[in-house]
Amino acid sequence: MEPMRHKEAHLKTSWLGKTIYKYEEIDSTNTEGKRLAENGAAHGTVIHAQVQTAGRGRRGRQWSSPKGAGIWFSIILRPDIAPESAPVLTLVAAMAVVKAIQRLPGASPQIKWPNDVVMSGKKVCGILTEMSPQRDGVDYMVVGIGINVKQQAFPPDIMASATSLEQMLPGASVSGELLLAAVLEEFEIYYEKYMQTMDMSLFLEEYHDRLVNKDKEVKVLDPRGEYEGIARGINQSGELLVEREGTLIAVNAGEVSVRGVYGYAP
Ligand code: BT5
Repeated sequence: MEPMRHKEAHLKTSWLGKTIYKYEEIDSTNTEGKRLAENGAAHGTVIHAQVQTAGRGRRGRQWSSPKGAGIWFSIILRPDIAPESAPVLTLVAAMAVVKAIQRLPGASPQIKWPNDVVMSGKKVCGILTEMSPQRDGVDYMVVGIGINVKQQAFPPDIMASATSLEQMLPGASVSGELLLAAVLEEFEIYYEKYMQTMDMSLFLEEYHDRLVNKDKEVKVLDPRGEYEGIARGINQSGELLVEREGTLIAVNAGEVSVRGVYGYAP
C-alpha cells in the first residue's frame, strides 16, 4: 500500500512529524522506518500504522499491535552523536511518553528502565530503538513506540503483564490521534534538552520522579553473568546505577536487560 504523506497542521512541533507516513497496515513501523531512512528520509520523519503484522520488541520478541487498539509508530532521527550514546534516546522517548500520558486526567504512568512505561505495574508502552552505526557516528536511528490505548483484553501470554490506557482509566475515551501529537510534542522538547547538554542533566530529576525501579531490587541479565542488586537511579548518561555489595555499578541500556521484581517478566 502506498503511504499517504501528511503535513499535520495541528501539531505543535518545529521539526518532528512534519512528514508523517500513515499506513493502514504494515509489517513493522521500525522496519519501514529503516527502509525509508536508507532511502534518505529526513530527520524527524514519522511512520504510523493502524495495525502491524510483525510488530517487534527487543531481541526478536513480538509486539502485539492489533488494529486501531493502540498507537504504533516510529521516528527517524539523524542525531550527531556517538553510537554508544544512542541507547539514551530510548530514555528520552520514555520520558516523552510519560509526559504525554500525564496529560490525561488521573493517569500516573511510571518508567521501567530502560524501555517500558508502566501503570499500576503493568506495561502500557514499549520502546524499540535501532540504529545504523557508522565509523564516526550514527547515520540514522529509528525510535519505535507502541502505546496500548483501547485494549480491554490481551493475548494469554501477556494477559497478566500488559494493560492499556482505557483499561487503567475506566470510562475515559482516549484519542489515539491526540495522544500521538502529544508524544511527538514532548519528544521534541526532551530530545532538545538532551542535545543541549548531550546528557540527561536537564531532566534527571523529573526522570527519577517517574522511575519505578528506584530503590527496588533488580536482576541484571548481563551476558557476562547475571547478578542482583538495588537500583538507585540513573546517571547523567542514562545508565542504571545498581548497588551491589556496597558498590555502584553503571549498567548500560544497550548491553543488558533488567528484570524487575514487581509482577512481570521482561
Ligand atoms: C519492547 O520490547 O517493549 C519494544 C516494543 C516496541 C513496539 C513498537 S510499536 C512501533 C514500533 N514498531 C515495531 O515493530 N516495534 C515498535 P521488549 O522490552 O523486548 O518487550 C517485548 C515483550 O513485551 C514481549 O515479549 C511480550 O512479553 C510483551 N508484549 C508484547 N506486546 C505487548 C503489548 N502490546 N503490550 C504490553 N506488552 C507486550
